[in-house]
Amino acid sequence: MFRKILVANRGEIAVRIIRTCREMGIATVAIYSDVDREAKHVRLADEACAVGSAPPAESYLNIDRVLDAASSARADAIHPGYGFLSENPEFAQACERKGVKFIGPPAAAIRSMGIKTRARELMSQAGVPVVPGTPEATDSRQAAAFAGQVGYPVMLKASAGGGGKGMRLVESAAQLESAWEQARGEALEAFGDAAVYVEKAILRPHHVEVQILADEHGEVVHLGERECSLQRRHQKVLEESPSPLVEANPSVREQLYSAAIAAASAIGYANAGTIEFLMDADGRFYFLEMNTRLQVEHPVTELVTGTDLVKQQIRIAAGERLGFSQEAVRFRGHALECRVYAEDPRANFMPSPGRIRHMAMPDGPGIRIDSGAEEGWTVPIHYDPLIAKLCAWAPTRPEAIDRLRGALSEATISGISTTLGFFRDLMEDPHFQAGDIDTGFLARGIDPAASAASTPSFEARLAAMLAVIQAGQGRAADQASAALPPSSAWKRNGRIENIAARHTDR
Ligand code: MV4
Repeated sequence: MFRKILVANRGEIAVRIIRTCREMGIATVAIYSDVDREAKHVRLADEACAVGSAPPAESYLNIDRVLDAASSARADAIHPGYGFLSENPEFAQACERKGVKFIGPPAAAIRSMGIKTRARELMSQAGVPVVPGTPEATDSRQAAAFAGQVGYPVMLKASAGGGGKGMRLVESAAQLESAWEQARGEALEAFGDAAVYVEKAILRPHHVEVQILADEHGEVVHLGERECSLQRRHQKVLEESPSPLVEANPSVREQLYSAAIAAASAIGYANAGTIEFLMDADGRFYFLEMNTRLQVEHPVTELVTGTDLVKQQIRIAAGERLGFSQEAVRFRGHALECRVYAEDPRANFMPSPGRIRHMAMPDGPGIRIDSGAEEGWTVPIHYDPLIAKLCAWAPTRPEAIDRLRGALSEATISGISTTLGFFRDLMEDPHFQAGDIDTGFLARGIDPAASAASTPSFEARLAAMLAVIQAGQGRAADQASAALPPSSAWKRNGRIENIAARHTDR
């Protein structure tokens, strides 16, 4: 087993990884940029090493500096977390050359899944269903010919990378020519490669992904699926396990798992990985991409399987065998995760960096918080503004939603805007409650009645503010509380604090 691991990341995921290392008796080295010198992950690690200035290219993305930090600290392995260098095959290879173990898959597996047309080809050969499409269209005439065959609407996608960049929905032959040029331009901009291919469009798809673990001896198991359809601008917002859609189509469940295991086996995968699928309302599913890293939403899988995925990653990287069979993986209850971002829901979810004046996160049965932020800390503008992941587990989905609702009403973050209020509204949406959420849900908007139910009236908010002005914060909370409609005490206190904090911050 490793003696010392360098955590090549920041924020909540660095904290998450350090905690598991501590449990395993492995020493940790944090790295940090100038603006992260006083961050929580730096404080929790056994050692810390400065790697440069705030821009990611100067610090967390800088291969030479990260490797220098690993050598000088004599770390024997590097955990890359997610984002930054986690899916960079050159980095994985550079680690190998330096004799530092990269806690992740072989560089070749990262590389082959990074090129989307190559990934589709490999998966198709392995018998994994892929969306009908072209290998790679050379010109718009070829694309039009294909679209004519499978029928509109079609999707144009960048060959070099995923995440929705360079993606264009084309609804008719008349739109193809201009969409083709736009998609190529966007692909070139985002990936330095204008290559584009065509797929049949799946309408109102769900994003369902399967977590797998593979050891370096050829053993592969799955840990069930996650539903990640709730997204905004290709950013996941809320994830859950199991998927309500898969629950509703029990006959596809085993096929989905078999496809994920076949995908991993076909490319000689090792370590933790995720196979993403598009699933239509009838439960037909198609390979989308493979993520060759630990994912942000891994906690929901940990909650329903009782597995520590980071621990498994470390064990696998150390050459150990999985040591358990598929049958030994047990699934219990339901888990949801809210990604709490420093963003302003009232300003089109613009980033809202700044100093956190007050932060109180919920706890209690079935609640899990992963956060790299804390009271007094300044959320930097240079990185992903995720400040906390708020998860709830319960025996059933409705009970997990009830727990989450309670936890959300307890949560208070002031000084910056966050998406907490958005999640409070979401919990009241009847479609969400029914598990009826495809990838277009947020674009269509939360039910306005849900937002009305979770937000105090204008008069109540005004009364709260006036009370704050007149009486100072302590007594004001009581006065304002009396002005609010009768609701649960949790909700009332949470909101009053928010109103008061927002007001006094200005
Ligand atoms: C699609 C699709 C419909 N049909 N492909 C968006 C991100 C990229 N990774 C793939 N994406 C999509 N590909 C076909 N053939 C719809 C989407 C899509 C989507 C997928 C997953 C999660 C959210 C999404 C939001 C909009 C569109």
